[in-house]
Amino acid sequence: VTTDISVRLGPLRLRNPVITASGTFGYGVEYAELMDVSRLGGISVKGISLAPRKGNPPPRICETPCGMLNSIGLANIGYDAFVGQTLPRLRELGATVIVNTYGTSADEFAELARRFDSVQGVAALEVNISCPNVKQGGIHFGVAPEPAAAVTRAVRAATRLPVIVKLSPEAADLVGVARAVADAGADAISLINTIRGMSIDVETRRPRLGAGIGGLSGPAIRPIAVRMVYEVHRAVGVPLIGIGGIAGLRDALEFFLAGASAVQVGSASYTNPRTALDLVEALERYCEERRITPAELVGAVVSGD
Ligand code: FUM
Repeated sequence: VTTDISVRLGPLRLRNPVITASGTFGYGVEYAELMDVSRLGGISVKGISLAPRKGNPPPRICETPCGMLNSIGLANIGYDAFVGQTLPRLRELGATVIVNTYGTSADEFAELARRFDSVQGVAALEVNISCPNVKQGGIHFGVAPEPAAAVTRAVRAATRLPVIVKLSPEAADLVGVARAVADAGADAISLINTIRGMSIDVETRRPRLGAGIGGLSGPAIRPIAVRMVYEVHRAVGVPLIGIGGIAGLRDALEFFLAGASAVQVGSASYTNPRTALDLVEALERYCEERRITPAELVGAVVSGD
């Protein structure tokens, strides 16, 4: 018998608090040969838009010290192909599916939410108002309280599914944005998405990403993310999902102690696709040895200031 490390995030119950982050684990089905994806707490799939998107020009990813830059531009197969082909396979695999959604307007976000509301096999929606690599939507909604709240309200009104809103570290007043989306009906908040960065090839003198600028992720941003989870947890009552350079147990524990009720594993899945599952097992052992539950760790940092 394995230790029960299930968690509750408002209306969303997960078998464990370890989710793969959107964009770093495909649609989940790609990993079925490597592991039992039903053992993950959840899979947040690559952001889905109403229509398929080609995304940004290559190269779309480059390595940097302690992290990576990406500018994918929310390339995805679109709603119809996802629901028609991918979601049935995820259901067969027993995966807990969190659908990350992308729209260029509050209406598009609401339309996606309405459609997913009547589809089987979706555990929650993650509303992406924090992608730095698109000209419309994305981070443009996430950096100020009003547009962030407007998108959240529209989605809330369109679905009974649990709604998670994914925030950007680039908001001037992150706590203000978090409060606004919580007041607008978000059930949970995930944070942080990437931070904009740039890398230049000094031989060619060209940016190393086709789009020039991209989003930085990986261990390089972890302390920033831990600080932001800590600040938002103290100010806002909804459950938080911590994201930012999590590659193992100690990293995840930092986020729980700062105030996260669950975590997402992102870039680390590129170096080891089993990172999230290894973390599930490590967390089970940790909780068993100490006879505690993940919930007891949430916000349990002894002193922050
Ligand atoms: O470019 C991208 O597709 C990244 C998305 C995101 O960071 O949300």
